[in-house]
Amino acid sequence: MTLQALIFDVDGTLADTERDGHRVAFNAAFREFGLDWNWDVSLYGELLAITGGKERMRYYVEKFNTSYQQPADFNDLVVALHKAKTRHYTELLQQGGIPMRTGTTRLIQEARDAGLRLAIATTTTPENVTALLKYSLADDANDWFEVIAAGDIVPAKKPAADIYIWALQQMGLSAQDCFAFEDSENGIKSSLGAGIKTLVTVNDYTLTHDFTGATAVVSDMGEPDASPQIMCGSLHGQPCVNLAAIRAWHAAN
Ligand code: XBP
Ligand code: MG
Repeated sequence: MTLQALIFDVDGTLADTERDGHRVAFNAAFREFGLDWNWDVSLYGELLAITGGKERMRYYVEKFNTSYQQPADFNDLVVALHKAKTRHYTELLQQGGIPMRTGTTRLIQEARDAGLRLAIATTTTPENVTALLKYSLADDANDWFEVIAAGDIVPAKKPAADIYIWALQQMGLSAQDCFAFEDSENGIKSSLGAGIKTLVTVNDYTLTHDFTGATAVVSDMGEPDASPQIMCGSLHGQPCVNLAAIRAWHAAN
């Protein structure tokens, strides 16, 4: 079957948004609400076990801040905190705070030139995706993606397969028509759960994750003159993650 679409995760895959983006924005929201919560780099790594910002704050209070007395309207507080966090995060992106990861801009351009369809499948909010695409990729990059599957559009977030299944339905494609890109164990569980072949580009937070079932695991997408490190699989003779490598992975049994 012919490859028709590429589906990208956002956080950790398109850009290293977690440590210096989402984490910083969460802490700014906590300060704004007079909370003494502080998520340092290492604690945040543990909190990443749970996807979704609202879910992550509830997990933090249940597992790491058990002495915190939850107010009666705790759920409303979480929603308000998350709204503030989204504002801080998108402001940070607007200031040019987070660059695209190596090779991602080149690969997206290559896919567009070849007429491949593009989609996003992420647990983060649509506003955050739009801001990253606009400020870190290109002014009109939002329009390059025919489907942006994001946030609360499905109730069960990654590692559930729902967000990928939703994206496939919106595009009217089957899993076999697509190829996905992820950076984390929760992410690849989700894409593989939907039956989509997946390449993993790791980052500092996900280096030790279990990527069983990945088509290949590499350090980053690389560039023609800067090959990525290969942890698992092969680049099929290509210097970096390009369309030729992706077509070869997609066609392989
Ligand atoms: C990304 C996430 C998100 C962000 C925060 O996972 O886990 O929860 O950290 O997002 P993935 P919000 O890359 O697998 O999609 O605060 O906007 O919910
Ligand atoms: Mg991710």
